[in-house]
Amino acid sequence: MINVNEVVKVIGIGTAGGIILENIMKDQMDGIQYIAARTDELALDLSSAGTKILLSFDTKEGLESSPIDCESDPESIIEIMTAIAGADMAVFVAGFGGKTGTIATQVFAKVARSLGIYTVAIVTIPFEHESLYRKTLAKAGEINIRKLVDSVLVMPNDQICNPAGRGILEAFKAGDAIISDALQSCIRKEPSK
Ligand SMILES: Nc1nc2c(ncn2[C@@H]2O[C@H](COP(=O)(O)OP(=O)(O)OP(=O)(O)O)[C@@H](O)[C@H]2O)c(=O)[nH]1
Ligand SMILES: [Mg+2]
Repeated sequence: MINVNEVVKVIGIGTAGGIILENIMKDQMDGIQYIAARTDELALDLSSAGTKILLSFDTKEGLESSPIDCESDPESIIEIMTAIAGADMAVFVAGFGGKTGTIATQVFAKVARSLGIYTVAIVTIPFEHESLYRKTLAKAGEINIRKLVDSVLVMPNDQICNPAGRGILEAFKAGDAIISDALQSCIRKEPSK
């Protein structure tokens, strides 16, 4: 549990991260700052996050490429730094398996660590029926992110989104509610002594 005076920033990264963030924001947790980081400008415009970062990383590289280094886009890095600076705790939320979420989360984690911020990553793992490419990218991302943050919560979509008898959007909503609960238990604040 963290102190009530501490600054918590929750960052939704990529498409899934952005959508999950929107659902999390509906739970209206006090004293949390929300940041959306996406490569899709239109979607970013529609986000209700207080801070928005348009990511311009080259995420088109293949699986062979190592996670993009911070040096690859100084402007994005400065923007990320400015957005997360001042946080005592940064929570990254992303769907692993997509390029933006998987790669940019690692960049955020490196930047946060360089600023001495306590870091948590809450990431989903693709459904079994998704492509081998996505599952492999997610696995590589999971191995990497464990080295880059203080705490990791891996949430397999197969377990949290139960599509039985419902459409995929409804299943995602159910999964997002579980992620929101997990987030709340990570950041529950206690009164300062
Ligand atoms: N729980 C949950 N998972 C989602 C949702 N949308 C997508 N996913 C999962 O997240 C993974 C990553 O997909 P995206 O978020 O679309 O990928 P991205 O990070 O935007 O990356 P690119 O579009 O490839 O640059 C997918 O393979 C799904 O497993 C959602 O609303 N909720
Ligand atoms: Mg996307």
